[in-house]
Amino acid sequence: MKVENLKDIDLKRLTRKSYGDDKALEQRVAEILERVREKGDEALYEMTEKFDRVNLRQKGLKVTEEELQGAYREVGDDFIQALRRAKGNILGYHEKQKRVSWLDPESDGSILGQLLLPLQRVGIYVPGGTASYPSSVLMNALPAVVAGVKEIVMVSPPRPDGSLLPEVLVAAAEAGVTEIYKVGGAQGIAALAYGTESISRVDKITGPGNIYVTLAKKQVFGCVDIDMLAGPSEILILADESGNAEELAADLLSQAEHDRLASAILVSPSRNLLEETVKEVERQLDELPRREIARASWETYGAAILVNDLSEGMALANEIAPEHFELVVKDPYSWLGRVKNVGAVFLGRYSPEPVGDYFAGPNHVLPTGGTARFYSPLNVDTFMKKVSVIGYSEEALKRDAQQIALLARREGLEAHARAVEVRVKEGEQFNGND
Ligand code: HSO
Ligand code: ZN
Repeated sequence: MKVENLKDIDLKRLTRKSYGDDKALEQRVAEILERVREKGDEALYEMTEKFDRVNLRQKGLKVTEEELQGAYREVGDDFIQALRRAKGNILGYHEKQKRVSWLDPESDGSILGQLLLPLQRVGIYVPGGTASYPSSVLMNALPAVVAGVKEIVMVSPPRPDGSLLPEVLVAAAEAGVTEIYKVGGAQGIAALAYGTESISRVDKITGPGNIYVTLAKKQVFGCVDIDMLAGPSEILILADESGNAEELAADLLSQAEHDRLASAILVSPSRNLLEETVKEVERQLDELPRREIARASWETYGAAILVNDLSEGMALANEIAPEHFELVVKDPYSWLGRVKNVGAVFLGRYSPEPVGDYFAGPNHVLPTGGTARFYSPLNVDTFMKKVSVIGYSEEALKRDAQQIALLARREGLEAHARAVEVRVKEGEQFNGND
């Protein structure tokens, strides 16, 4: 890895799309969705046997109370303590996001307003394998709890012995998930979207997954809502000469270790800091259990970019629109007003990204792949919908009838005009100017 000048950088390499464009894979996913739609549970059992190598026909898909209790015995008290503190912080932060319904009386006796209602039933996808994160269970479920969602369903692919990770089960129980099913992949998304004999369909699906899951979410969108199409994790750090190479290298690797496709970028006007940090990354890489993944990510999607000054670095960050943005500069707050397109911003030396992944309170489900241009972090509104309220008074309708009817007739919609006029008797019309 070499330090590169901004003008020599191929930005396309650093601004990838989150999800693939593979037509054959899309077709394969469409077939899986169709099969679940037609065959229900039977398709789920079939595919769980095929993809996860476990036959659940006897035990069923649903996680039992005994399994949950077994998980609690396995995880250890220190884990439960840490999880509960994280939960408290996440709840506290998301409570502040909660908005309420409003009804506004007008002087003419009308009432206009908006109801804010929780979705009734939502589904959370939790990946299997090494990306099965209890922290993500909290981050997906707790905003739904704050929103007031009554039924929170989790699906996740079982391990070959038919179990789910105990830490994930405990996180689900702690977060208030109400049903858990052992089914993953595109078939898990299909079950949530369409429903089967044992899993009722949901209104919205959130949570990250592999390419099959992501393409499945894309295809069921419209039939249900989805949160976003999540891609590999990203971090961009803007640092000045006050930065510490050892710390910055650790931060870069904290995202690189997620995924071979993850991206970790350091931007600085200090050539010395860039060079020192690149050396540090090399040194620290060898010490990591996930060094193979982290190295692949660093070598393909990593970068150390020299800019003229912090303003140029800030503009680059807003252009790349990274999921995580660390501002490790002398006065980070003075730059906050220039932050536009990032998922979450971490200010100063004592806010390394994992503080946000696990503990501080803000959500770690963030827009990736440049979608921070228009998407927000997962939040309480993700799990709410709005209903408009219109309560016109007689006085208001009399005042407005003529003009409503006029607009309706210009659109050729006579019945619309009459629905208003039939309520306003001849001669009683009220001229707004009188
Ligand atoms: N940084 C990841 C979330 C995560 N990290 C979960 C650790 N566990 C994507 O934002
Ligand atoms: Zn992380």
